[in-house]
Amino acid sequence: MPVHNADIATAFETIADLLEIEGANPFRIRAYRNAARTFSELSQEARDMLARGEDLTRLPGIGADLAAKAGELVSTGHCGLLDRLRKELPPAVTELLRIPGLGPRRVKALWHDLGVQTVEQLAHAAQAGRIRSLHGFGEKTERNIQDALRAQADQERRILRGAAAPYAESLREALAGVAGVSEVTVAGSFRRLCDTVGDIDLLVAAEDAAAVMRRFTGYDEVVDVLSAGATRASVLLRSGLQVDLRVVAAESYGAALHYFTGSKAHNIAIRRLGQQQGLKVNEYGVFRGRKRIAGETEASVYRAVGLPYIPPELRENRGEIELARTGKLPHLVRRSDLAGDLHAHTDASDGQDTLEAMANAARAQGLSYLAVTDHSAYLGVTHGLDAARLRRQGDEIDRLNSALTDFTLLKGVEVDILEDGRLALPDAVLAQLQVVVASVHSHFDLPRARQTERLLRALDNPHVTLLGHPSARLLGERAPLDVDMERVIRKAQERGSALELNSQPQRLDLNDLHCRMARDAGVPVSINSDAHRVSDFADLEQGIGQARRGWLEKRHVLNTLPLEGLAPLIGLNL
Ligand code: DGT
Ligand code: CA
Ligand code: CA
Ligand code: ZN
Repeated sequence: MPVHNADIATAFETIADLLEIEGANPFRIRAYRNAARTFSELSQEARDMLARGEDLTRLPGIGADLAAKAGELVSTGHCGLLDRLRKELPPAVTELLRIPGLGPRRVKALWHDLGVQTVEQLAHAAQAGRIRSLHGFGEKTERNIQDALRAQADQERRILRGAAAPYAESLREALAGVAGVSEVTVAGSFRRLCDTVGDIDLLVAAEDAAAVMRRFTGYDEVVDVLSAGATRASVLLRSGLQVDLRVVAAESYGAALHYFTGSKAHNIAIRRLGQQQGLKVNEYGVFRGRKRIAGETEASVYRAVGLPYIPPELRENRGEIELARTGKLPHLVRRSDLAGDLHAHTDASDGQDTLEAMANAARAQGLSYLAVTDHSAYLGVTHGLDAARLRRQGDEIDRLNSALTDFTLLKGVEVDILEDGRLALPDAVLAQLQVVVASVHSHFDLPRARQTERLLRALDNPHVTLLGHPSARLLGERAPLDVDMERVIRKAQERGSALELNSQPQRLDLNDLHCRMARDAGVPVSINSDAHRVSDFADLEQGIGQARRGWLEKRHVLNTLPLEGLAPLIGLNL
Protein backbone atom coordinates (compact mmCIF):
# COMPACT_ATOMS: atom_id res chain seq x y z
CA MET A 1 0.00 0.00 0.00
CA PRO A 2 1.58 3.27 -1.11
CA VAL A 3 1.44 5.97 1.58
CA HIS A 4 -0.20 9.20 0.40
CA ASN A 5 0.24 12.69 1.76
CA ALA A 6 -3.25 12.45 3.22
CA ASP A 7 -2.15 9.39 5.23
CA ILE A 8 0.84 11.26 6.61
CA ALA A 9 -1.38 14.23 7.48
CA THR A 10 -3.87 11.97 9.26
CA ALA A 11 -1.11 10.27 11.24
CA PHE A 12 0.30 13.63 12.36
CA GLU A 13 -3.17 14.94 13.27
CA THR A 14 -3.80 11.85 15.36
CA ILE A 15 -0.44 12.21 17.08
CA ALA A 16 -1.32 15.83 17.90
CA ASP A 17 -4.70 14.77 19.33
CA LEU A 18 -3.21 12.01 21.43
CA LEU A 19 -0.36 14.21 22.67
CA GLU A 20 -2.91 16.79 23.65
CA ILE A 21 -4.90 14.24 25.64
CA GLU A 22 -1.65 13.20 27.32
CA GLY A 23 -1.00 16.82 28.21
CA ALA A 24 2.20 17.22 26.20
CA ASN A 25 4.02 20.47 25.51
CA PRO A 26 1.73 22.75 23.42
CA PHE A 27 4.56 23.68 21.06
CA ARG A 28 5.16 20.07 20.25
CA ILE A 29 1.45 19.55 19.59
CA ARG A 30 1.38 22.63 17.37
CA ALA A 31 4.36 21.33 15.39
CA TYR A 32 2.46 18.14 14.49
CA ARG A 33 -0.65 20.07 13.50
CA ASN A 34 1.38 22.36 11.26
CA ALA A 35 3.16 19.41 9.70
CA ALA A 36 -0.18 17.72 9.00
CA ARG A 37 -1.23 20.85 7.17
CA THR A 38 1.98 21.06 5.20
CA PHE A 39 1.62 17.51 3.93
CA SER A 40 -2.06 17.82 3.12
CA GLU A 41 -1.39 20.93 1.07
CA LEU A 42 1.64 19.59 -0.75
CA SER A 43 1.24 19.54 -4.54
CA GLN A 44 3.33 16.41 -5.03
CA GLU A 45 3.47 13.12 -3.15
CA ALA A 46 6.09 13.04 -0.38
CA ARG A 47 6.66 9.45 -1.47
CA ASP A 48 7.79 10.61 -4.91
CA MET A 49 9.98 13.36 -3.45
CA LEU A 50 11.74 10.86 -1.23
CA ALA A 51 12.16 8.45 -4.13
CA ARG A 52 13.91 11.26 -6.01
CA GLY A 53 16.17 11.78 -3.00
CA GLU A 54 14.68 15.17 -2.12
CA ASP A 55 15.03 16.52 1.40
CA LEU A 56 11.69 16.96 3.22
CA THR A 57 13.22 19.39 5.73
CA ARG A 58 13.01 22.03 2.99
CA LEU A 59 9.23 21.99 3.41
CA PRO A 60 7.72 24.66 5.69
CA GLY A 61 7.60 23.63 9.33
CA ILE A 62 9.28 20.28 8.78
CA GLY A 63 12.40 19.74 10.88
CA ALA A 64 14.68 16.72 10.95
CA ASP A 65 12.48 14.83 13.42
CA LEU A 66 9.24 15.32 11.48
CA ALA A 67 10.98 14.55 8.18
CA ALA A 68 12.25 11.32 9.66
CA LYS A 69 8.75 10.37 10.85
CA ALA A 70 7.31 11.12 7.42
CA GLY A 71 10.06 8.99 5.91
CA GLU A 72 9.28 6.19 8.33
CA LEU A 73 5.57 6.35 7.37
CA VAL A 74 6.41 6.26 3.68
CA SER A 75 8.80 3.33 3.94
CA THR A 76 7.03 1.20 6.59
CA GLY A 77 3.45 2.49 6.71
CA HIS A 78 3.95 2.94 10.47
CA CYS A 79 5.16 5.54 12.90
CA GLY A 80 6.72 4.36 16.16
CA LEU A 81 5.49 7.34 18.14
CA LEU A 82 1.91 6.90 16.93
CA ASP A 83 2.00 3.18 17.70
CA ARG A 84 3.32 3.90 21.19
CA LEU A 85 0.68 6.59 21.87
CA ARG A 86 -2.04 4.27 20.68
CA LYS A 87 -0.82 1.62 23.07
CA GLU A 88 -0.68 4.01 26.03
CA LEU A 89 -4.07 5.54 25.36
CA PRO A 90 -7.16 3.44 24.78
CA PRO A 91 -7.84 3.54 21.05
CA ALA A 92 -11.49 4.53 21.52
CA VAL A 93 -10.57 7.91 23.02
CA THR A 94 -9.95 9.28 19.52
CA GLU A 95 -13.59 8.46 18.82
CA LEU A 96 -14.60 10.64 21.75
CA LEU A 97 -12.81 13.51 20.05
CA ARG A 98 -15.28 13.31 17.19
CA ILE A 99 -18.21 14.22 19.44
CA PRO A 100 -19.05 17.90 19.04
CA GLY A 101 -18.01 19.86 22.10
CA LEU A 102 -15.36 17.40 23.24
CA GLY A 103 -11.82 18.59 22.67
CA PRO A 104 -8.64 16.84 23.82
CA ARG A 105 -8.74 18.60 27.20
CA ARG A 106 -12.21 17.32 28.06
CA VAL A 107 -11.52 13.86 26.67
CA LYS A 108 -8.47 13.71 28.89
CA ALA A 109 -10.53 14.62 31.96
CA LEU A 110 -13.21 12.06 31.12
CA TRP A 111 -10.61 9.39 30.74
CA HIS A 112 -8.44 10.30 33.75
CA ASP A 113 -11.16 11.13 36.24
CA LEU A 114 -14.03 8.88 35.17
CA GLY A 115 -12.26 6.12 33.27
CA VAL A 116 -14.45 6.87 30.22
CA GLN A 117 -12.88 5.45 27.08
CA THR A 118 -15.71 4.68 24.70
CA VAL A 119 -18.77 6.44 23.35
CA GLU A 120 -20.91 3.90 25.16
CA GLN A 121 -19.24 4.59 28.51
CA LEU A 122 -19.68 8.29 27.87
CA ALA A 123 -23.41 7.81 27.38
CA HIS A 124 -23.65 5.84 30.63
CA ALA A 125 -21.69 8.46 32.58
CA ALA A 126 -23.92 11.22 31.25
CA GLN A 127 -27.04 9.21 32.00
CA ALA A 128 -25.87 8.67 35.59
CA GLY A 129 -25.12 12.39 36.01
CA ARG A 130 -21.45 11.74 36.72
CA ILE A 131 -20.11 14.20 34.14
CA ARG A 132 -21.53 17.42 35.61
CA SER A 133 -19.33 17.13 38.69
CA LEU A 134 -16.08 17.04 36.72
CA HIS A 135 -13.93 20.13 36.86
CA GLY A 136 -14.75 22.35 33.85
CA PHE A 137 -17.92 20.49 32.80
CA GLY A 138 -21.18 21.34 34.60
CA GLU A 139 -24.79 20.38 34.01
CA LYS A 140 -25.13 22.25 30.74
CA THR A 141 -22.12 20.51 29.22
CA GLU A 142 -23.49 17.18 30.34
CA ARG A 143 -26.78 17.96 28.59
CA ASN A 144 -24.94 19.07 25.46
CA ILE A 145 -23.01 15.82 25.40
CA GLN A 146 -26.25 13.86 25.68
CA ASP A 147 -27.78 15.87 22.85
CA ALA A 148 -24.72 15.31 20.69
CA LEU A 149 -24.82 11.57 21.36
CA ARG A 150 -28.50 11.42 20.52
CA ALA A 151 -27.99 13.39 17.30
CA GLN A 152 -25.19 11.04 16.33
CA ALA A 153 -27.31 7.97 17.04
CA ASP A 154 -30.23 9.43 15.04
CA GLN A 155 -27.91 10.11 12.17
CA GLU A 156 -26.73 6.52 12.22
CA ARG A 157 -30.26 5.18 12.36
CA ARG A 158 -31.45 7.07 9.26
CA ILE A 159 -31.70 4.99 6.16
CA LEU A 160 -31.75 5.80 2.47
CA ARG A 161 -35.21 6.64 1.23
CA GLY A 162 -34.63 4.31 -1.69
CA ALA A 163 -33.81 1.46 0.69
CA ALA A 164 -36.93 2.09 2.78
CA ALA A 165 -39.24 2.28 -0.24
CA PRO A 166 -39.89 -1.45 -0.82
CA TYR A 167 -40.68 -2.01 2.90
CA ALA A 168 -43.03 0.96 2.93
CA GLU A 169 -44.73 -0.19 -0.24
CA SER A 170 -45.49 -3.75 0.87
CA LEU A 171 -46.79 -2.55 4.21
CA ARG A 172 -48.93 0.01 2.41
CA GLU A 173 -50.39 -2.73 0.25
CA ALA A 174 -51.09 -4.94 3.26
CA LEU A 175 -53.07 -2.18 4.99
CA ALA A 176 -54.88 -1.15 1.81
CA GLY A 177 -56.32 -4.67 1.73
CA VAL A 178 -58.09 -4.33 5.09
CA ALA A 179 -61.89 -4.00 4.80
CA GLY A 180 -63.17 -0.43 5.21
CA VAL A 181 -59.84 1.22 4.37
CA SER A 182 -60.25 4.03 1.83
CA GLU A 183 -56.77 5.58 1.80
CA VAL A 184 -53.22 4.60 2.79
CA THR A 185 -50.35 7.04 2.31
CA VAL A 186 -46.73 7.01 3.35
CA ALA A 187 -46.31 10.49 4.85
CA GLY A 188 -43.40 12.12 6.71
CA SER A 189 -39.97 12.70 5.25
CA PHE A 190 -40.62 9.83 2.83
CA ARG A 191 -43.40 11.76 1.13
CA ARG A 192 -41.29 14.92 1.11
CA LEU A 193 -38.78 12.90 -0.95
CA CYS A 194 -35.95 13.43 1.55
CA ASP A 195 -32.76 11.53 0.69
CA THR A 196 -32.83 9.67 4.01
CA VAL A 197 -35.68 8.87 6.39
CA GLY A 198 -35.68 8.36 10.15
CA ASP A 199 -38.74 6.13 10.04
CA ILE A 200 -41.84 5.38 7.96
CA ASP A 201 -45.05 7.24 8.77
CA LEU A 202 -48.20 5.57 7.52
CA LEU A 203 -51.55 7.29 7.47
CA VAL A 204 -54.76 5.34 6.95
CA ALA A 205 -58.34 6.49 6.48
CA ALA A 206 -60.67 3.77 7.70
CA GLU A 207 -64.07 3.16 9.23
CA ASP A 208 -62.75 0.50 11.59
CA ALA A 209 -59.47 1.48 13.23
CA ALA A 210 -59.27 -1.71 15.28
CA ALA A 211 -59.12 -3.92 12.19
CA VAL A 212 -56.27 -1.82 10.78
CA MET A 213 -54.39 -2.00 14.07
CA ARG A 214 -54.69 -5.77 14.19
CA ARG A 215 -53.40 -6.12 10.66
CA PHE A 216 -50.55 -3.70 11.37
CA THR A 217 -49.24 -5.18 14.63
CA GLY A 218 -49.70 -8.68 13.20
CA TYR A 219 -47.83 -7.91 9.96
CA ASP A 220 -45.30 -10.70 9.46
CA GLU A 221 -42.22 -8.44 9.25
CA VAL A 222 -42.94 -6.93 12.68
CA VAL A 223 -40.46 -8.04 15.34
CA ASP A 224 -41.45 -5.62 18.10
CA VAL A 225 -44.55 -3.59 18.88
CA LEU A 226 -43.20 -0.43 20.50
CA SER A 227 -46.61 1.02 21.30
CA ALA A 228 -50.20 0.33 20.33
CA GLY A 229 -53.33 2.37 21.08
CA ALA A 230 -56.79 2.72 19.55
CA THR A 231 -55.73 4.82 16.55
CA ARG A 232 -51.95 4.90 16.67
CA ALA A 233 -49.13 2.39 16.91
CA SER A 234 -45.39 2.05 16.37
CA VAL A 235 -43.59 -1.10 15.38
CA LEU A 236 -40.11 -2.25 14.54
CA LEU A 237 -39.63 -4.30 11.38
CA ARG A 238 -37.11 -7.10 10.97
CA SER A 239 -35.14 -4.78 8.69
CA GLY A 240 -34.59 -2.43 11.64
CA LEU A 241 -36.99 0.13 10.21
CA GLN A 242 -39.43 1.78 12.61
CA VAL A 243 -42.98 2.38 11.35
CA ASP A 244 -45.50 4.77 12.89
CA LEU A 245 -49.17 4.34 12.02
CA ARG A 246 -52.11 6.70 12.45
CA VAL A 247 -55.67 5.78 11.57
CA VAL A 248 -58.18 8.61 11.06
CA ALA A 249 -61.73 9.13 9.81
CA ALA A 250 -62.15 10.08 6.16
CA GLU A 251 -63.35 13.60 7.04
CA SER A 252 -60.01 14.36 8.75
CA TYR A 253 -57.81 12.63 6.23
CA GLY A 254 -56.48 15.76 4.47
CA ALA A 255 -55.68 17.53 7.72
CA ALA A 256 -53.96 14.43 9.11
CA LEU A 257 -52.03 13.94 5.89
CA HIS A 258 -50.88 17.52 6.05
CA TYR A 259 -49.84 17.14 9.66
CA PHE A 260 -47.96 13.84 9.23
CA THR A 261 -46.27 14.90 6.03
CA GLY A 262 -44.60 17.76 7.84
CA SER A 263 -42.09 19.02 8.04
CA LYS A 264 -42.65 20.05 11.61
CA ALA A 265 -41.32 23.53 10.80
CA HIS A 266 -43.74 23.85 7.88
CA ASN A 267 -46.65 22.69 10.07
CA ILE A 268 -45.86 25.21 12.74
CA ALA A 269 -45.67 28.02 10.18
CA ILE A 270 -49.02 27.02 8.66
CA ARG A 271 -50.60 26.82 12.08
CA ARG A 272 -49.34 30.32 12.84
CA LEU A 273 -50.68 31.60 9.53
CA GLY A 274 -54.07 30.14 10.47
CA GLN A 275 -53.95 31.74 13.93
CA GLN A 276 -53.46 35.16 12.34
CA GLN A 277 -56.80 34.58 10.60
CA GLY A 278 -58.56 33.36 13.72
CA LEU A 279 -58.30 29.70 12.63
CA LYS A 280 -57.15 26.64 14.46
CA VAL A 281 -55.19 24.16 12.33
CA ASN A 282 -54.47 20.67 13.66
CA GLU A 283 -54.42 17.07 12.50
CA TYR A 284 -58.22 16.85 12.69
CA GLY A 285 -59.03 19.80 10.48
CA VAL A 286 -59.15 23.57 10.23
CA PHE A 287 -61.58 25.14 12.68
CA ARG A 288 -63.19 28.52 13.21
CA GLY A 289 -64.31 28.26 16.81
CA ARG A 290 -66.03 24.87 17.03
CA LYS A 291 -66.87 24.78 13.33
CA ARG A 292 -64.75 22.64 11.06
CA ILE A 293 -64.21 24.54 7.83
CA ALA A 294 -61.71 22.21 6.10
CA GLY A 295 -59.81 18.94 6.47
CA GLU A 296 -61.08 16.32 4.07
CA THR A 297 -58.30 17.03 1.56
CA GLU A 298 -54.90 18.68 1.90
CA ALA A 299 -55.89 21.24 -0.71
CA SER A 300 -58.82 22.26 1.49
CA VAL A 301 -56.43 22.88 4.40
CA TYR A 302 -54.25 25.17 2.30
CA ARG A 303 -57.29 26.89 0.79
CA ALA A 304 -58.66 27.58 4.28
CA VAL A 305 -55.53 29.51 5.24
CA GLY A 306 -55.52 31.36 1.91
CA LEU A 307 -52.84 29.40 0.07
CA PRO A 308 -52.59 27.31 -3.08
CA TYR A 309 -51.55 23.65 -2.66
CA ILE A 310 -47.86 23.34 -1.77
CA PRO A 311 -46.14 20.14 -3.01
CA PRO A 312 -44.68 18.00 -0.17
CA GLU A 313 -41.12 18.40 -1.53
CA LEU A 314 -41.25 22.11 -0.72
CA ARG A 315 -42.61 21.84 2.81
CA GLU A 316 -39.53 22.71 4.83
CA ASN A 317 -40.38 26.26 5.86
CA ARG A 318 -37.59 27.57 3.69
CA GLY A 319 -39.62 30.33 2.05
CA GLU A 320 -42.24 28.21 0.29
CA ILE A 321 -45.13 29.71 2.25
CA GLU A 322 -44.18 33.21 1.17
CA LEU A 323 -43.93 32.06 -2.46
CA ALA A 324 -47.32 30.38 -2.20
CA ARG A 325 -48.83 33.52 -0.68
CA THR A 326 -47.59 35.65 -3.58
CA GLY A 327 -48.51 33.11 -6.27
CA LYS A 328 -44.86 32.41 -7.12
CA LEU A 329 -44.49 28.71 -6.33
CA PRO A 330 -41.99 27.12 -8.74
CA HIS A 331 -43.21 24.78 -11.49
CA LEU A 332 -41.04 21.92 -10.34
CA VAL A 333 -39.13 19.82 -12.87
CA ARG A 334 -40.61 16.39 -13.67
CA ARG A 335 -39.10 13.14 -14.80
CA SER A 336 -40.80 13.49 -18.19
CA ASP A 337 -38.92 16.79 -18.73
CA LEU A 338 -35.58 14.99 -19.00
CA ALA A 339 -34.33 14.74 -22.59
CA GLY A 340 -30.99 13.06 -21.98
CA ASP A 341 -28.39 11.92 -19.47
CA LEU A 342 -24.83 13.19 -19.29
CA HIS A 343 -23.12 10.61 -17.06
CA ALA A 344 -23.08 6.83 -17.53
CA HIS A 345 -20.60 3.95 -17.54
CA THR A 346 -20.22 0.84 -19.66
CA ASP A 347 -18.34 -2.40 -19.30
CA ALA A 348 -15.37 -0.59 -20.83
CA SER A 349 -14.66 0.66 -17.27
CA ASP A 350 -16.55 -0.35 -14.13
CA GLY A 351 -20.05 -0.65 -15.62
CA GLN A 352 -21.83 -3.96 -16.17
CA ASP A 353 -23.40 -3.53 -19.59
CA THR A 354 -22.25 -2.84 -23.13
CA LEU A 355 -22.37 0.48 -24.90
CA GLU A 356 -25.19 -0.76 -27.09
CA ALA A 357 -27.24 -2.11 -24.18
CA MET A 358 -26.85 1.19 -22.29
CA ALA A 359 -27.95 3.15 -25.36
CA ASN A 360 -31.03 0.99 -25.82
CA ALA A 361 -31.92 1.20 -22.13
CA ALA A 362 -31.62 5.00 -22.09
CA ARG A 363 -33.76 5.19 -25.22
CA ALA A 364 -36.37 2.89 -23.64
CA GLN A 365 -36.49 5.36 -20.71
CA GLY A 366 -37.61 8.08 -23.08
CA LEU A 367 -34.25 9.80 -23.37
CA SER A 368 -32.88 11.00 -26.70
CA TYR A 369 -29.20 11.26 -25.86
CA LEU A 370 -26.68 9.70 -23.49
CA ALA A 371 -23.14 10.75 -22.76
CA VAL A 372 -20.88 7.75 -22.27
CA THR A 373 -18.50 8.80 -19.52
CA ASP A 374 -16.34 5.90 -18.48
CA HIS A 375 -13.60 6.45 -15.93
CA SER A 376 -10.24 7.84 -16.93
CA ALA A 377 -7.24 5.60 -16.37
CA TYR A 378 -5.46 6.90 -13.34
CA LEU A 379 -6.27 6.29 -9.73
CA GLY A 380 -6.20 2.56 -10.01
CA VAL A 381 -9.87 2.55 -11.15
CA THR A 382 -10.31 -0.88 -12.66
CA HIS A 383 -10.12 -0.70 -16.42
CA GLY A 384 -9.97 3.11 -16.61
CA LEU A 385 -9.67 4.36 -20.18
CA ASP A 386 -6.54 5.95 -21.63
CA ALA A 387 -6.33 8.00 -24.83
CA ALA A 388 -6.13 4.99 -27.14
CA ARG A 389 -9.08 3.17 -25.61
CA LEU A 390 -11.15 6.37 -25.62
CA ARG A 391 -10.45 6.71 -29.33
CA ARG A 392 -11.57 3.15 -29.99
CA GLN A 393 -14.71 3.71 -27.91
CA GLY A 394 -15.33 6.85 -29.97
CA ASP A 395 -15.22 4.81 -33.17
CA GLU A 396 -17.72 2.36 -31.75
CA ILE A 397 -19.98 5.27 -30.75
CA ASP A 398 -19.83 6.58 -34.34
CA ARG A 399 -20.86 3.16 -35.63
CA LEU A 400 -23.76 2.86 -33.17
CA ASN A 401 -24.95 6.41 -33.81
CA SER A 402 -25.28 5.77 -37.53
CA ALA A 403 -27.44 2.74 -36.76
CA LEU A 404 -29.61 4.34 -34.03
CA THR A 405 -32.67 6.40 -34.91
CA ASP A 406 -33.88 9.27 -32.70
CA PHE A 407 -31.03 8.69 -30.31
CA THR A 408 -27.48 9.99 -29.99
CA LEU A 409 -24.57 8.74 -27.94
CA LEU A 410 -22.13 11.44 -26.91
CA LYS A 411 -18.44 10.76 -26.48
CA GLY A 412 -17.34 11.55 -22.98
CA VAL A 413 -15.26 10.66 -19.99
CA GLU A 414 -15.46 10.90 -16.22
CA VAL A 415 -12.04 12.26 -15.44
CA ASP A 416 -10.55 12.24 -11.94
CA ILE A 417 -9.75 15.52 -10.31
CA LEU A 418 -6.28 15.02 -8.86
CA GLU A 419 -5.28 16.18 -5.40
CA ASP A 420 -4.08 19.53 -6.74
CA GLY A 421 -7.05 20.19 -9.04
CA ARG A 422 -5.39 19.08 -12.26
CA LEU A 423 -7.25 16.47 -14.28
CA ALA A 424 -6.05 12.91 -14.83
CA LEU A 425 -6.06 13.18 -18.65
CA PRO A 426 -4.11 15.64 -20.84
CA ASP A 427 -6.02 18.58 -22.34
CA ALA A 428 -5.35 17.24 -25.84
CA VAL A 429 -7.33 14.08 -25.01
CA LEU A 430 -10.15 15.98 -23.29
CA ALA A 431 -10.42 18.30 -26.29
CA GLN A 432 -11.43 15.35 -28.46
CA LEU A 433 -14.45 14.55 -26.27
CA GLN A 434 -17.94 16.03 -26.26
CA VAL A 435 -18.77 15.72 -22.56
CA VAL A 436 -16.19 15.88 -19.76
CA VAL A 437 -17.46 15.07 -16.27
CA ALA A 438 -14.78 15.99 -13.72
CA SER A 439 -15.14 14.20 -10.38
CA VAL A 440 -13.38 13.77 -7.06
CA HIS A 441 -12.65 10.11 -6.28
CA SER A 442 -9.74 10.49 -3.84
CA HIS A 443 -8.29 12.78 -1.15
CA PHE A 444 -11.68 13.39 0.44
CA ASP A 445 -10.36 14.96 3.61
CA LEU A 446 -8.24 17.86 2.46
CA PRO A 447 -8.67 21.00 4.52
CA ARG A 448 -11.38 23.39 3.35
CA ALA A 449 -9.19 25.99 1.66
CA ARG A 450 -7.25 23.41 -0.26
CA GLN A 451 -10.32 21.35 -1.21
CA THR A 452 -12.05 24.47 -2.47
CA GLU A 453 -9.03 25.53 -4.55
CA ARG A 454 -8.90 22.03 -5.96
CA LEU A 455 -12.46 22.20 -7.30
CA LEU A 456 -12.02 25.77 -8.56
CA ARG A 457 -8.94 24.72 -10.46
CA ALA A 458 -10.72 21.78 -12.03
CA LEU A 459 -13.52 24.09 -13.18
CA ASP A 460 -10.92 26.40 -14.69
CA ASN A 461 -10.10 23.72 -17.21
CA PRO A 462 -11.96 24.85 -20.34
CA HIS A 463 -12.75 21.26 -21.37
CA VAL A 464 -14.83 20.50 -18.28
CA THR A 465 -18.56 20.30 -19.08
CA LEU A 466 -19.73 19.65 -15.56
CA LEU A 467 -18.57 18.84 -12.05
CA GLY A 468 -19.63 15.28 -11.13
CA HIS A 469 -21.18 14.52 -7.70
CA PRO A 470 -19.78 17.83 -6.38
CA SER A 471 -19.66 17.04 -2.64
CA ALA A 472 -18.53 13.41 -3.13
CA ARG A 473 -20.65 12.38 -0.13
CA LEU A 474 -21.88 8.82 0.31
CA LEU A 475 -24.92 8.88 2.57
CA GLY A 476 -24.31 6.97 5.77
CA GLU A 477 -20.73 6.32 4.76
CA ARG A 478 -18.73 9.38 3.80
CA ALA A 479 -19.24 12.99 4.79
CA PRO A 480 -19.34 15.64 2.06
CA LEU A 481 -16.08 17.31 1.11
CA ASP A 482 -15.30 20.30 3.26
CA VAL A 483 -15.60 22.95 0.53
CA ASP A 484 -16.91 26.46 0.11
CA MET A 485 -19.76 25.52 -2.21
CA GLU A 486 -20.68 29.14 -2.80
CA ARG A 487 -17.30 29.79 -4.38
CA VAL A 488 -17.53 26.61 -6.42
CA ILE A 489 -20.94 27.64 -7.72
CA ARG A 490 -19.70 31.14 -8.51
CA LYS A 491 -16.80 29.65 -10.44
CA ALA A 492 -19.12 27.39 -12.43
CA GLN A 493 -21.19 30.49 -13.22
CA GLU A 494 -18.11 32.39 -14.47
CA ARG A 495 -16.91 29.46 -16.54
CA GLY A 496 -20.32 28.60 -17.97
CA SER A 497 -20.03 25.06 -16.58
CA ALA A 498 -22.78 22.98 -15.05
CA LEU A 499 -23.03 21.09 -11.76
CA GLU A 500 -24.26 17.55 -11.56
CA LEU A 501 -27.10 16.28 -9.46
CA ASN A 502 -26.04 12.64 -9.31
CA SER A 503 -29.13 10.43 -8.95
CA GLN A 504 -27.53 7.42 -7.28
CA PRO A 505 -29.56 6.88 -4.07
CA GLN A 506 -26.44 6.95 -1.91
CA ARG A 507 -25.18 10.16 -3.49
CA LEU A 508 -28.07 12.48 -4.41
CA ASP A 509 -25.35 15.05 -4.78
CA LEU A 510 -25.86 18.11 -5.18
CA ASN A 511 -28.10 18.17 -2.11
CA ASP A 512 -31.33 20.16 -2.02
CA LEU A 513 -29.85 23.34 -0.56
CA HIS A 514 -26.98 23.38 -3.05
CA CYS A 515 -29.48 22.92 -5.89
CA ARG A 516 -31.13 26.09 -4.70
CA MET A 517 -27.81 27.91 -4.55
CA ALA A 518 -27.08 26.85 -8.14
CA ARG A 519 -30.53 27.99 -9.18
CA ASP A 520 -30.06 31.38 -7.54
CA ALA A 521 -26.65 31.78 -9.20
CA GLY A 522 -27.97 30.85 -12.64
CA VAL A 523 -25.79 27.74 -12.85
CA PRO A 524 -27.46 24.89 -14.77
CA VAL A 525 -27.83 21.57 -12.97
CA SER A 526 -27.55 18.31 -14.88
CA ILE A 527 -29.62 15.49 -13.36
CA ASN A 528 -27.59 12.41 -14.27
CA SER A 529 -28.01 8.72 -13.56
CA ASP A 530 -24.31 7.79 -13.28
CA ALA A 531 -25.72 4.45 -14.45
CA HIS A 532 -23.40 1.44 -14.18
CA ARG A 533 -26.02 -1.00 -15.55
CA VAL A 534 -29.15 -0.75 -17.63
CA SER A 535 -31.46 -0.84 -14.60
CA ASP A 536 -29.77 2.21 -13.04
CA PHE A 537 -31.61 4.67 -15.28
CA ALA A 538 -34.53 4.19 -12.88
CA ASP A 539 -32.49 6.20 -10.35
CA LEU A 540 -33.21 9.36 -12.34
CA GLU A 541 -36.55 9.43 -10.54
CA GLN A 542 -34.75 10.01 -7.23
CA GLY A 543 -32.55 12.70 -8.76
CA ILE A 544 -35.71 14.45 -9.86
CA GLY A 545 -37.05 14.22 -6.30
CA GLN A 546 -33.94 15.91 -4.92
CA ALA A 547 -34.09 18.57 -7.66
CA ARG A 548 -37.70 19.32 -6.72
CA ARG A 549 -36.66 19.68 -3.07
CA GLY A 550 -34.10 22.17 -4.38
CA TRP A 551 -36.82 24.22 -6.13
CA LEU A 552 -35.51 23.42 -9.62
CA GLU A 553 -37.74 24.03 -12.61
CA LYS A 554 -37.31 22.62 -16.09
CA ARG A 555 -35.44 25.75 -17.18
CA HIS A 556 -32.78 25.21 -14.48
CA VAL A 557 -31.95 21.69 -15.61
CA LEU A 558 -29.42 21.37 -18.43
CA ASN A 559 -30.49 17.96 -19.69
CA THR A 560 -34.11 18.93 -20.18
CA LEU A 561 -32.85 20.60 -23.36
CA PRO A 562 -33.04 18.64 -26.59
CA LEU A 563 -29.62 17.94 -28.07
CA GLU A 564 -29.87 20.92 -30.47
CA GLY A 565 -30.47 23.22 -27.51
CA LEU A 566 -27.82 21.64 -25.33
CA ALA A 567 -25.07 21.62 -27.97
CA PRO A 568 -24.24 25.36 -28.05
CA LEU A 569 -24.21 25.48 -24.22
CA ILE A 570 -21.58 22.78 -23.90
CA GLY A 571 -19.53 23.81 -26.91
CA LEU A 572 -20.64 20.97 -29.12
CA ASN A 573 -20.68 21.10 -32.92
CA LEU A 574 -23.37 18.77 -34.16
P1 DGT B 1 -37.73 11.73 9.86
O1 DGT B 1 -38.65 10.65 10.33
O2 DGT B 1 -36.72 12.12 10.85
O3 DGT B 1 -37.11 11.42 8.54
O4 DGT B 1 -38.60 13.06 9.61
P2 DGT B 1 -40.17 13.25 9.62
O5 DGT B 1 -40.45 14.61 9.09
O6 DGT B 1 -40.86 12.12 8.93
O7 DGT B 1 -40.53 13.30 11.17
P3 DGT B 1 -41.37 12.35 12.13
O8 DGT B 1 -41.43 10.94 11.64
O9 DGT B 1 -40.80 12.56 13.50
O10 DGT B 1 -42.82 12.99 12.13
C1 DGT B 1 -43.65 12.92 10.99
C2 DGT B 1 -44.38 14.24 10.83
O11 DGT B 1 -45.25 14.48 11.92
C3 DGT B 1 -43.47 15.43 10.81
O12 DGT B 1 -42.90 15.66 9.55
C4 DGT B 1 -44.40 16.53 11.20
C5 DGT B 1 -45.33 15.87 12.18
N1 DGT B 1 -44.89 16.14 13.55
C6 DGT B 1 -44.17 15.34 14.36
N2 DGT B 1 -43.98 15.94 15.56
C7 DGT B 1 -44.56 17.16 15.47
C8 DGT B 1 -44.71 18.25 16.37
O13 DGT B 1 -44.23 18.24 17.50
N3 DGT B 1 -45.38 19.35 15.92
C9 DGT B 1 -45.91 19.40 14.66
N4 DGT B 1 -46.55 20.51 14.27
N5 DGT B 1 -45.78 18.40 13.79
C10 DGT B 1 -45.13 17.28 14.20
CA1 CA C 1 -40.69 9.97 9.62
CA1 CA D 1 -42.41 9.09 12.73
ZN1 ZN E 1 -19.37 7.98 -12.54
